[in-house]
Amino acid sequence: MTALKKTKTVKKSRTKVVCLSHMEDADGISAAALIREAHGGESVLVDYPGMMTALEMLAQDEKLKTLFICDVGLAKNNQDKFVDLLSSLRKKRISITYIDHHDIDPEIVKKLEKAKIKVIHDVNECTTVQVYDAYKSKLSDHSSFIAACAAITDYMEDRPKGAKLLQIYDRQFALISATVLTYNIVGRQKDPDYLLYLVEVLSESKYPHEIPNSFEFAQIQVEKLAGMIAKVKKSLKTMKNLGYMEIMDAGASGAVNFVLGLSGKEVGVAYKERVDHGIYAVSIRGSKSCKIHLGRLVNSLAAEFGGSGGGHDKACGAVIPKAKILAFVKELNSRLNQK
Ligand SMILES: [Mn+2]
Repeated sequence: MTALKKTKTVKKSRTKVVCLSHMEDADGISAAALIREAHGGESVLVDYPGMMTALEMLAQDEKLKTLFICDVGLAKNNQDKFVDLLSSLRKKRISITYIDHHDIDPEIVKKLEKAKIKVIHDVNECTTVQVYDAYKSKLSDHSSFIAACAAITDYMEDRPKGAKLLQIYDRQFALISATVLTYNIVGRQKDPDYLLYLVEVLSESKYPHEIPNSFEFAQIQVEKLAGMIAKVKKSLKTMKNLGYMEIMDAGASGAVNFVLGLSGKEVGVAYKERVDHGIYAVSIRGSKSCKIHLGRLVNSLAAEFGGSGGGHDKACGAVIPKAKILAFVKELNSRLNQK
């Protein structure tokens, strides 16, 4: 009787390792794969609209022991909540590591470090390369290839660490592998189980071409993109400083480079409605000659319109309330003017 009582009152022990990572590109998926290979545990994949909700749910998990957060940038409207939530987890002695490369407010880094959250942050290398660098003693040789592929898809294979990893491999072999992986991720956004399967196979040292039907699936995506070029040519609109277009039947991030290129402007904007959220998911790209840090501009601007956003100097994204999308694009156009 006493023994039974004792087992019932035993304190619940924390054992779970979780990596929360970005689901929308090869850098986020690959970072989750390398964390899984080095530390085990499970992966939770998120997009920007769903990121804080997923974090709140994780915070309630009484088994959570170690948390990695990878490749999700912070914005003005969620950074304080992010700090508060993680600080409260630290009080429960949960170990937290945040690894990222998106533009971040230095004050937020200070607050995270003060709460004893490990921050690995370099805007000059993609997330997976930083994960590789931090945990290479626990990783296979193959993981350097996965990191090189992630660097390619984030346009960061020319950075010091990314370039060194790419050098190990044949460039064309890495390019085709990164591209096929990317198309399998972008085309499977509505299939979270498939994305988790990708994390698993990549963590088991498989090449993208070894994943069944990966090349065939990529071919279908390429065909869709060829159709997208025709659609963008037909429906693209321009303002003085940017080209923009609403996307109906594909992802905004797949169309935005065509909007940028075909508009001949320095900035391209593509947006797609998220019917379930009452918002637009917005993708923004700048040309090589664009001198403005778009991630920082969009971070402030999105907050002014009741949304959130941010990212890199020439590639960023935002979430904007449905009714305010055109006002947002117009204001972005005029802010580009001022600089
Ligand atoms: Mn990234």
